[in-house]
Amino acid sequence: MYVKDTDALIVVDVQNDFCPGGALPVDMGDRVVGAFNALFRKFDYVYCTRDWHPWDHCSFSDAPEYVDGSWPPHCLQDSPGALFHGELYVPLDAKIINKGDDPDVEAYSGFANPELQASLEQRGIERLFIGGLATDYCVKATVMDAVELGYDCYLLVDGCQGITPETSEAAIQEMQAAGVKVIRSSQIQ
Ligand code: VGL
Ligand code: ZN
Repeated sequence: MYVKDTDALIVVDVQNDFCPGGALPVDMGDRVVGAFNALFRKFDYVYCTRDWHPWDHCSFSDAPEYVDGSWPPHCLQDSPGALFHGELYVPLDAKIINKGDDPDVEAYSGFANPELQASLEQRGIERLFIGGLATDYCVKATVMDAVELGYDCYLLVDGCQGITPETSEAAIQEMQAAGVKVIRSSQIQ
């Protein structure tokens, strides 16, 4: 399929802390980097979200249980762990969307930051191609919000990785049931 000028690429949280060696690593999280690097030049509009937590964020725990939404401290604002993966060639004109910066509010979805929707509207974007980390949390939350807002959504399967295989598979099914089309990045020209 061909990219149109009413399409946007949304890269969710491809940050060091979600990659191998990071504070909250997603198994093979860095695998998505190549898919995005190949896609960037095809899109006029690119958004990169980043988890951007203060040190006292409400999701942080010394004894994180993961499944209940408690996590080890991760993606601290301005820390190396919050940087985009070093090999992700973020376009200079990509819009960076921070989220999770309120200490009292968890924010998995990129739409938690109203700047994302405002910019998509201003540009007249209709279709969204979404991937990133993690499939079962922030990617899913972003995709579900996008569907709710009426965007035509495409999940890039080879452009996302999840925290567990079971929850990732369930997340993909949930997204598909909501009307999301699942595609591979190689289908995009
Ligand atoms: C995420 C857990 C905590 C994500 C962010 O990006 O999927 N997961 N914070
Ligand atoms: Zn987080």
